[in-house]
Amino acid sequence: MTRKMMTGNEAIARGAYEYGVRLGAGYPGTPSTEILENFARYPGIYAEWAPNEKVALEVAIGAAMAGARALVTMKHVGVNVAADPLLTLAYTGVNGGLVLVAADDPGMHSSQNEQDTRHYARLAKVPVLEPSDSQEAKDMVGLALEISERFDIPVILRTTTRVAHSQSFVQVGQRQEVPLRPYQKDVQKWLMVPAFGRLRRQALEQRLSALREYAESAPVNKIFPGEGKIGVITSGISFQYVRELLPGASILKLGLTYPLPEQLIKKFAAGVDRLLVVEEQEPFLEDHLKQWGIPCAGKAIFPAMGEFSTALLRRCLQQAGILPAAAAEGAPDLSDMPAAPVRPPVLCAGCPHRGVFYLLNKMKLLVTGDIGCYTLGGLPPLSGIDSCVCMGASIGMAHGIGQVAPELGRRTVAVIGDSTFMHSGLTGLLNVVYNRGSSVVLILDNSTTAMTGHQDHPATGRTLLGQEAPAVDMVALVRALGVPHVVTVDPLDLKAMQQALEEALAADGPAVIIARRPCVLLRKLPPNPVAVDEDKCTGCKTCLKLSCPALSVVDKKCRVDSIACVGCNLCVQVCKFAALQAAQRGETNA
Ligand SMILES: Cc1ncc(C[n+]2csc(CCOP(=O)(O)OP(=O)(O)O)c2C)c(N)n1
Repeated sequence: MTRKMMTGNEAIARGAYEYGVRLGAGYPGTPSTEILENFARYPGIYAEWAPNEKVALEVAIGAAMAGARALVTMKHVGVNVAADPLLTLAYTGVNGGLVLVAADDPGMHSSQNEQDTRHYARLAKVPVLEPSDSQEAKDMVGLALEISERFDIPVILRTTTRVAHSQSFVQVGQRQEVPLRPYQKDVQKWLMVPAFGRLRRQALEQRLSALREYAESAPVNKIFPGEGKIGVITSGISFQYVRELLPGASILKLGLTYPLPEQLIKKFAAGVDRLLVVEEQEPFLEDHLKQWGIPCAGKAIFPAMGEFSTALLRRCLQQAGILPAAAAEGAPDLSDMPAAPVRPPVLCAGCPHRGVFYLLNKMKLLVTGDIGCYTLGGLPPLSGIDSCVCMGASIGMAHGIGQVAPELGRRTVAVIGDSTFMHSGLTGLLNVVYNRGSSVVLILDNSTTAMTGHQDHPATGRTLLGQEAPAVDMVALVRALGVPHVVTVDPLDLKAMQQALEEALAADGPAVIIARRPCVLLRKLPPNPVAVDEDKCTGCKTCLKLSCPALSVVDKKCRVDSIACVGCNLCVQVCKFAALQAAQRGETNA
């Protein structure tokens, strides 16, 4: 055994490898993405990116049904997408163990909402484990697989951003080869028609009550005895903060947070004078305790939204009079530290799709957007997108607008990335065709899933394991869905782009424009900066409307940062005074 520093995500991948997982499937999403990327590097396993989380889970269910240990990874909002198979999987159960890693993002570092996956565990009636560091993250993969096989149920491993991305030491061991469990035809277990479903519904209650009993002595539900005055019930990363802030407290650290060990909790509560529940996000543990009539304080002291930290919890404990205000004296005074400069998120310099948002704004269109780098096109000064709800929503929303307000619909465009189109755009577009809508859909195809770090998808021509794959022909695919008007445009050509938009908006029936240019970060381009003719530059700042980080106006003259500029020439096209000149090295614009 050797010790290695690992992030929680690396440790989960290592755990999956060591505990004999044969198949890993997922869809990228922060903070879960690196789990599958790391798992894919191990020998003797199979890993894949699926087009969305529902498909990923379905693939893992197939593997588990065939008797293999399987892992499926996603971010919290991905659980919504996978919820449909998940809730029935709880009925069928598994054969080989199945672990669903759901990475929650308290504080929304890079997500469209906050969600506490423990509620899904309760809804689906499946167990949930919560690690508080990398070692636990690895160990809990093994435990989750064991529980899954022993109780015939999928297990959720819930991490949060802080656990997923921070590093701590992990004991690294060997891979255990776990033989396939034999598959036996059993339609009552696997064929969820109502008659069999009802039987499995009852079986699920029995499995849950066995799990409740197991929870009472589960090794991951641990008491750390203290002085007995203050008792804390906690889980996940909050455990680390509590240990640091309240060294004298008795702590019940819950690693298995659904189903909960009622007797253990009651016994622990009876042994302390004052009971606190410290949990990030929702009052999940607290609600259970209150339901059992156990007096405790949780969300009355600690917030139910945002991410916790030692500093935040210290303040809460001081305000509640649990820590003396003087405790702050021991902490370094950081009040005179300069604040980190505010850097609003922007599209990369040279992003070939930036000009599209400039145009959408200029043309005063209503733009339903989607999730990806291109969501940034909604921020000023581009201001080219009006909405963003969830992956795939842009197309359905544009259709809805068109159905109730046809005039507005004719000025509406749905914007979606290529990965998102594969994830859940296809069904939205099919719906437009089927229901005789006439929405205009603009697919910004940058040949990758850029926002989450350049993962492949069914249209990129490569798999997660680095093999070549058939790249879906997007034009043929869109035509096959029944869209009559399909054109492909180079988004760096603003005139052509504007013409394509006008034609699509004027067309009868649904129209799709595929704006195709690979992400600038996929090709290491030699810097090929635009030049400024200062005599012609009037300092009008029109070029700044592109929100390109390579451009600024200093002393009333445009300045181009020659390191950042890759010569996409969008600014050359918007300059009315011909003050910006494309550097003539053809390949950058090819
Ligand atoms: C259900 C769900 N799964 C995963 C994510 C994480 N995520 C945000 S954007 C995105 C895809 C972006 O790729 P693409 O549509 O190609 O746009 P790009 O970033 O390349 O512009 C993903 C996977 C999410 N927000 N929601």
